[in-house]
Amino acid sequence: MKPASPPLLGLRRSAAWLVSLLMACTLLPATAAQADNPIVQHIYTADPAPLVHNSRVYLYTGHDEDGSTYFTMKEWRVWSSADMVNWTDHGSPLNVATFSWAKADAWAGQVIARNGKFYWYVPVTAKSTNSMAIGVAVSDSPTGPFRDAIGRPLVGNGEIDPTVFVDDDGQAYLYWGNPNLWYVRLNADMISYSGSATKIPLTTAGFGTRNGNANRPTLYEEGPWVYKRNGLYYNVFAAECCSEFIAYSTAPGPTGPWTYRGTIMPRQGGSFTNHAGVIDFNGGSYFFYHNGALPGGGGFTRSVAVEKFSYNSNGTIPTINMTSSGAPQIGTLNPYGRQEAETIAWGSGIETEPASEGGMDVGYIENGDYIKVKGAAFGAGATSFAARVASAAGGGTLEVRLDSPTGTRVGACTVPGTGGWQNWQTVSCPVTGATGTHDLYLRFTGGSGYLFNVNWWQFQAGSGLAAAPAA
Ligand code: FUB
Repeated sequence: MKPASPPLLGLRRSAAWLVSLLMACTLLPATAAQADNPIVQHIYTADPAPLVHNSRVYLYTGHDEDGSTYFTMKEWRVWSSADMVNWTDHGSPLNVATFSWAKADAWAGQVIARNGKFYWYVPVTAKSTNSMAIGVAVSDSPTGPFRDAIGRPLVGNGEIDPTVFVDDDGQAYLYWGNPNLWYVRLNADMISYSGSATKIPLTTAGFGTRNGNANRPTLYEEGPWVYKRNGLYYNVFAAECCSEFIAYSTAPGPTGPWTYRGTIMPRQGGSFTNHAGVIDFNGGSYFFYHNGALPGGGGFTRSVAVEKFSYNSNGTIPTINMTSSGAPQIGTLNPYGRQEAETIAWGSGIETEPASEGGMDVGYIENGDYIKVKGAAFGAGATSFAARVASAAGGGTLEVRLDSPTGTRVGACTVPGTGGWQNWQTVSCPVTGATGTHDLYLRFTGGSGYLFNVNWWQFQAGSGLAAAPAA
């Protein structure tokens, strides 16, 4: 969050709506961030959309610009994890400019895998109408790059927040809307549809009762997330702006009739919006949401977080509260495999950027910054540590510590100047005392200004200081 960007101007929602949400925002102070929630600390993220693919969770988010005073969002971001605590930053493979017909507002979307491809449905403001439309991007990889699949809006009626669900019979449905709730049947190609958009009846039986707003009698506000589990169809949505809480309805079929089932996540967390994504992964159930919990966080500077939960035996969803601890780690992380520096449980002071060698690197490192990697299983013990580093300055020291940023120092690699921030060189240093499973802290020290960048790291076991791994 070091480089600050000026906010975009332009209000898409009513002034009354904004006044009420800003008042709500001031009533919900941001809490100090601790532990491992929110998931990402180096940028503000919003509108989580998780996807399980090949034993990893891919998490698609929006990006709230630093210092934003509106939903100033220019790009979407991708993260992934195999253990729900260490998340790899895959950068931004999709932004507003990907859609030549769009002008602004990279708001809440969702990615679905089908036909060996990944389809990303997003709302953006269209140039021609100056109102919201739903675009669809496609990629061969869950991390992109994504391209505009059709070169025009898929649907466009001024409403937002697409969610896509593919039923067991292969029929896909696109749902979206604020203030209404719409669906359309997608064709198998996932980039066209049959029939016309249908309005889902927003009845109080289906979506709860909102008091004091004759124009919006139900709790449904925005952000639908539709899925099926054990034969029951769920619609999890943001309710009753502002502030929003997360509620849900269920139905016996993909088009209803919906029955309101109550609150999942109460109003919490210092953001007047909330936005949910729900998955089952590795035998557990996970609820993603956003809040304003990071320093500087709030209604326009949000952060995505996650909680693990269990469905009740009748399929209902329990109340889920925001925590600063988040989901427990699944298994451990292997420090003897090459790990990307941008795989992080908690980062302090660092930024990420595209690396010339591919993927991302950790950069803008200053004295005292650190990265926490949770639950590294060292086993009988590591003997050396190697890291891929670059520095256009004088470099510094990469300290290897256990259990806290000031915990036992088990190694320290000297990082030299390499003649450029993307001139990569592998450094290594001996390690003693790293046995068993620990949270690993890579702490960066040196003089003033930016010190060096890190692309990846890897421990080695065995006698003596092993040769640095090949680049
Ligand atoms: O992030 C912009 C908008 O805020 C989303 O589209 C809504 O769901 C709300 O989270």
